[in-house]
Amino acid sequence: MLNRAALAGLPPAQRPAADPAQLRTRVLHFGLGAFHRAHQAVYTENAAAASGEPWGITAVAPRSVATVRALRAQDCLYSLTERHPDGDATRVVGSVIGALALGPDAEAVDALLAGPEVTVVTLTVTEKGYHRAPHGGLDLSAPEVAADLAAPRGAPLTTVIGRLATGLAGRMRRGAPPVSVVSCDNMAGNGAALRRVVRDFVRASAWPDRDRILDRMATAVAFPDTVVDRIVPATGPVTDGQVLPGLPGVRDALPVAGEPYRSWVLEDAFAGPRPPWERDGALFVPDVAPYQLTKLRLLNGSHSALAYLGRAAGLATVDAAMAAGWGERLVRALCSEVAPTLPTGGPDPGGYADDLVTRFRNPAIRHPLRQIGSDGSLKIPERWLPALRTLRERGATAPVLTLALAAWANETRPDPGRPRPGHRDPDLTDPAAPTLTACWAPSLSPIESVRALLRALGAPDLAEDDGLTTAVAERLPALRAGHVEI
Ligand code: CS2
Repeated sequence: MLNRAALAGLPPAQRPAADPAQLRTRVLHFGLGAFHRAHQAVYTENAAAASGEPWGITAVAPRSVATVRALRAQDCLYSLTERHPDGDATRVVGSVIGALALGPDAEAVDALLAGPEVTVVTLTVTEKGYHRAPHGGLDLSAPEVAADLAAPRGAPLTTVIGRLATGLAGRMRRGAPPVSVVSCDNMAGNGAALRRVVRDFVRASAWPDRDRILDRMATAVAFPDTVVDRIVPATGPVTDGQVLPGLPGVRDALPVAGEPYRSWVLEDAFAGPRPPWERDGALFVPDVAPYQLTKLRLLNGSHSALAYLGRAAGLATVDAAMAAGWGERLVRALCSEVAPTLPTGGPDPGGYADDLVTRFRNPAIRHPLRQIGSDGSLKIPERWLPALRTLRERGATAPVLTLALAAWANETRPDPGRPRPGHRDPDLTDPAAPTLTACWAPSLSPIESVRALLRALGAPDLAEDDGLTTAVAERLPALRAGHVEI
């Protein structure tokens, strides 16, 4: 089994860059999925190694107690395999030195949040972890949020936002040093979005000192915007561990695998000490917006388009969609269509599209379209709609985004009997699934269904755009028959 004792038996190149025994918890992270383990954990480890500073991470799993157990059983070590098109490279990551479960370990999480050693909190909880209402504030009507607000003091909470707000309130009460809370999720203005929902939680709480807490937070908590990037398919714990070809003789229950590429752009607006991530290539800039919108609209935007179109064609992975002939055309056409909506100051869209084609083609990744296509009701408003809106306002037709929307609409259609060409994955998951299904009530025409779906995405303006809804509805029959034409 992988653990600290087993490290000595590995070749030095496969051991953690920084000795885990020398690290302390100075970063608290929420969201123990594969992405964190292959992204921020790597930057933090390399920053600790390069600087000699003891930056270690305690990671909190919002739901999976099994992951926490499995990670603790191996001293929080896990392997990371970089999947190059021509072969794999595996090594052990050692920057995660503690693992906690959000509910059962609430006290320990709060103690770390309120303690002076932790000066950075990071989050990878996906879009739905923020519980944002369509207006961007905290959705106080979401049952989990309402339950957390009503929970008695000391009771376990189920939302990360509730736990974070409660822990930060404890920190403000104790007068601990300033802290930076860093959203690493795929949303425009992710720092500001996180700040807003955390403050909304405090404001809606029954705490008698909530106004004082809000005042203190205004100066003692920073919420920098960031853009994270690395393609890392999700993985859960592997029962009994797995002996990886790259780690002979060592079983690992929590291996992660991702592409070689990674990047991190951060707003240079931290409230206190942080890991020197720039020592590992992270970029600190005054304004991340050009990078953020380029990544969201070009990378994530074409990812989602590949997901729904690929599934319409009966395909299961990104590389399979790229190999389908239309895949590269789709990525390039979407990038050209969307590029005029991007602010200046970000990466060159043409070069960015070339890189995307290479990254998406990597046959070693096998990124499931099902994973990318899930939670579309939360991803599409970030990835497609702002660009679509801008283009429509300028009088442009946006055929690629229109087709992508049609493919998403096609995917939401409840029609178990529909003929599907080739391989078909299980259905996607989406927290709005019941609402989306209701948009296909038999009494509605296809155009009316498309309108209802756009309203469900929080885009009533686009729902009123007859040119758009007609064009989307026109693409549905071909998609339904499994024909993808770019
Ligand atoms: C993907 C992202 O699952 C998804 O929706 O688009 O996870 C994507 O792989 C990352 O953002 C790449 O940095």
